[in-house]
Amino acid sequence: MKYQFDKDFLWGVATASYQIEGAYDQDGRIPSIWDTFSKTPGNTYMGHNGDEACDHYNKFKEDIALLKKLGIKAYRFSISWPRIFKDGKYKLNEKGLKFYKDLVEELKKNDIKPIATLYHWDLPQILQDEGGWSNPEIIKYFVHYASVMFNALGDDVEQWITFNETSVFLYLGYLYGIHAPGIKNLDLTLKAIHNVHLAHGETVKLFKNSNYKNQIGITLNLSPNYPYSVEEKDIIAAKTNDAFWNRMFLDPILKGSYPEEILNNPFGNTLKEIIKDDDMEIISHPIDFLGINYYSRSVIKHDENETFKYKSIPQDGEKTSMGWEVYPDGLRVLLNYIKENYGNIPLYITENGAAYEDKLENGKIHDIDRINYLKRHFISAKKAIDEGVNLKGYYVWSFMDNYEWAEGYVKRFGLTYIDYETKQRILKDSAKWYSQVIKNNFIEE
Ligand code: NCW
Repeated sequence: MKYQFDKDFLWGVATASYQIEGAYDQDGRIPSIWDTFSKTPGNTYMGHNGDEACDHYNKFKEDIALLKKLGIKAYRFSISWPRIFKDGKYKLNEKGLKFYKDLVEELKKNDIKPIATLYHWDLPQILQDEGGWSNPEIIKYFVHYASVMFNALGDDVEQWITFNETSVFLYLGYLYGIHAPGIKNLDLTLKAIHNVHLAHGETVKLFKNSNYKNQIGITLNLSPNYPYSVEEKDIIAAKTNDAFWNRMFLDPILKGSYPEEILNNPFGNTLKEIIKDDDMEIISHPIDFLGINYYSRSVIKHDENETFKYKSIPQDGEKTSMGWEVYPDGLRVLLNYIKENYGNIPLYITENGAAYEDKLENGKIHDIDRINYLKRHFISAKKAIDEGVNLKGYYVWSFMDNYEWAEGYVKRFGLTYIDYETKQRILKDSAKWYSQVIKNNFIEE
């Protein structure tokens, strides 16, 4: 069977600043919450941090040459806010800004579309010291940061993404305390969620009112929720999890409201108290596209003993080395769910990929598992397109192995292998396979 993609389908790869750049104190970069969090004992695997990472900051030309060699059409990267301001707020750091100008220029010279994320989790520590996302003051600093980046690169970046995976950095960082800034507080989480949404909406408004020609959107980490059984209790439980992880972040932006399940919960009162009159209108300022990061599905079962009366049931069978279930059809289901509930907004898979235990053998990495993972997910996406979903591009996570946050350097997601001692880049078999997919623009099964 041959799965043919549209000639304009945008095949790309994705990365994030703190995960690849290294050069943590070069050219005036100030510390981020991830520098602090990773250097606090016990927070990350073996105390790993992003001080050096892949040294992409000094090797970006070499990296772009690899993108070119592979025929990659779009490169999604993120901008490090701590490189842009000396004080995290208004004092511009020209050297930091220049890095992104040079990066974008090099991409364009090589005919690769730049896709930029403004926030992929590396908040300047100095802003966290004032409460971070839970303090509404942060909104104006973020909008100012965005305006500086738009002034510098507004029309050169093909797609602007305000935030990466709001649910993940907000729940893992403010509620579960397993990501930076390591807080465990429901009240602060709700405040932070609302402030992030406002910062997003104000930024979209600014971009639109300034008449830049390209697009702006947001990237959410979404998973379809499957009830454990046909029993009504399990069906309701799956819907509740959907409200927490998906709709809590989709609805404000695409519908201008928070889910009823959340507002009607006792803790929803905190949210109701925070929301001001015009907030929801600001938050839902129309975006041009929705970015979706898809990794797996959730299977949910009712359970009286749990705080929210349900739990996620781990599945037997195939998993990646993150322990995430391999479930390609979930992508097709998720894309249809978006189409049915949020209209036919243009969609991009802004991340999908897998970590496996890659082995370097005679200078090569035969990562057949990753090829099989990607192949099945590409086919699932194509099936969704045939069912009427408005999917326009697909960016594989990740272009290169990188610092996998609390998991450190052991989890390798890359199409490119990084030797962390020498910083040598080695293309894995999956990179060569992906290059062929892009060239053919079809997949055969
Ligand atoms: S951790 C995570 N990731 C990986 C990361 O490298 C990247 O920066 C992120 O955009 C790969 O892609 C994203 N996602 C979190 C997945 C959900 C975890 C849910 C845990 C529940 C307690």
